[in-house]
Amino acid sequence: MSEQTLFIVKPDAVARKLVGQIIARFETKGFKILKLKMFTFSKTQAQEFYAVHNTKPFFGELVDFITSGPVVVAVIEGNNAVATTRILVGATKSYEAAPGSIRGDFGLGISDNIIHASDSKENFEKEAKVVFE
Ligand code: 3AN
Repeated sequence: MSEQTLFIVKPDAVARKLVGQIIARFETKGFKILKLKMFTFSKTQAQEFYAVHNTKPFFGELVDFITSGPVVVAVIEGNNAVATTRILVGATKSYEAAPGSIRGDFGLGISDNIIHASDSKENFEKEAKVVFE
């Protein structure tokens, strides 16, 4: 079933010049890139983007990190996009993520965990509104 999802190359990965390698993973897998842009989150935009986490103890850290530098956001399309992208991305804690996954291959952090990907169709739609509208 073809569907769409969104991923964000986070400020740590942009600073480390990993943008091309990360986008290549999705193209090689077979996804089509529908939208792509580089921008820097404002605090307000970040708080809205991460609203589902606003009661978590790490919310402040999350907002500070995602606003700390430019990010690259992509909307992609392909078979089973939401779930398959989560598999490509790997576990939240990069230091536990499986080798072969993006977090497993490129990082060691938690806040600075290289990439964000929508975890459901509903969240994809909400997140796309925050970053593209
Ligand atoms: P994922 O990005 O794998 O869906 P979530 O939704 O559990 O992970 O968490 C959202 C973001 O919050 C993560 N990408 C990560 O940057 C950050 N995060 C999650 N857990 C922690 C934590 N214990 N300490 C700091 N940041 C965290």
